[in-house]
Amino acid sequence: MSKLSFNQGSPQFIPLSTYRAYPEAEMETRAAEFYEELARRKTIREFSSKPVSRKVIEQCLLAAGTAPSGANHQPWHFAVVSDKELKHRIRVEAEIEEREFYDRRAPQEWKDALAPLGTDSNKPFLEDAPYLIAIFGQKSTLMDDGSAVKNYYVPESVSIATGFLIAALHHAGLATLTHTPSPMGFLNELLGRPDNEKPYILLVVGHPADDCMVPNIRKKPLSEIASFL
Ligand code: IYR
Repeated sequence: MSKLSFNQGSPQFIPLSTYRAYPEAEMETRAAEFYEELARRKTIREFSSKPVSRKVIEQCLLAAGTAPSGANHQPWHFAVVSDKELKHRIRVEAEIEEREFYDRRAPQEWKDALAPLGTDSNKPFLEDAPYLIAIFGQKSTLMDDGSAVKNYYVPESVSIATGFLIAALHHAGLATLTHTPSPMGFLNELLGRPDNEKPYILLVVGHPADDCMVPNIRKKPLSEIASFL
């Protein structure tokens, strides 16, 4: 039996009461409208410092927390940073890694792949944006008695929750950047996260700068991303 309290509801099975069925035509409209909503999302790199209500962030984190996960262990932690000094320290550490990446570590092929995005080691958005959300995956869940319960499919679970979070923030009228300074071990130290947690993504969240520009890139058409067998 699971040691995790949230996995021991009683009774063990309850009727599915939250599912909604729609007539076929309505399903098609809903699917098309949801696609259009998500297709408007663009990753941005120029953020405004305009403040964002904490309530909105909290609600979007709740949406992320509804994601499916291995054995429902929910092996994620979202460290939400708005403190100016902490954002500054994150920028300093991230730029150290990024300079190493762009000036030394990155093979030419990787730099060529990034050229259309116009990225470099300068990361002002880490201080400009009102929120940074550091997303950690938990290899195990630490119990109050100090014991650890193993988690499963952690990268998959964290990635799904991150997708939900990005979609929720976009839906709420915010923009994001999925930033991955590598390695990001410095986040554990700066944000006081334990060793059983691994940072996956540093999500930059806020409003776009007034004159925000984005790369002119496209998504693949359906025929290139799917096959029907
Ligand atoms: N982490 C670096 C490099 C980078 C890598 C990929 I793959 C991207 O899609 C974008 C950037 C950076 O953040 O600049």
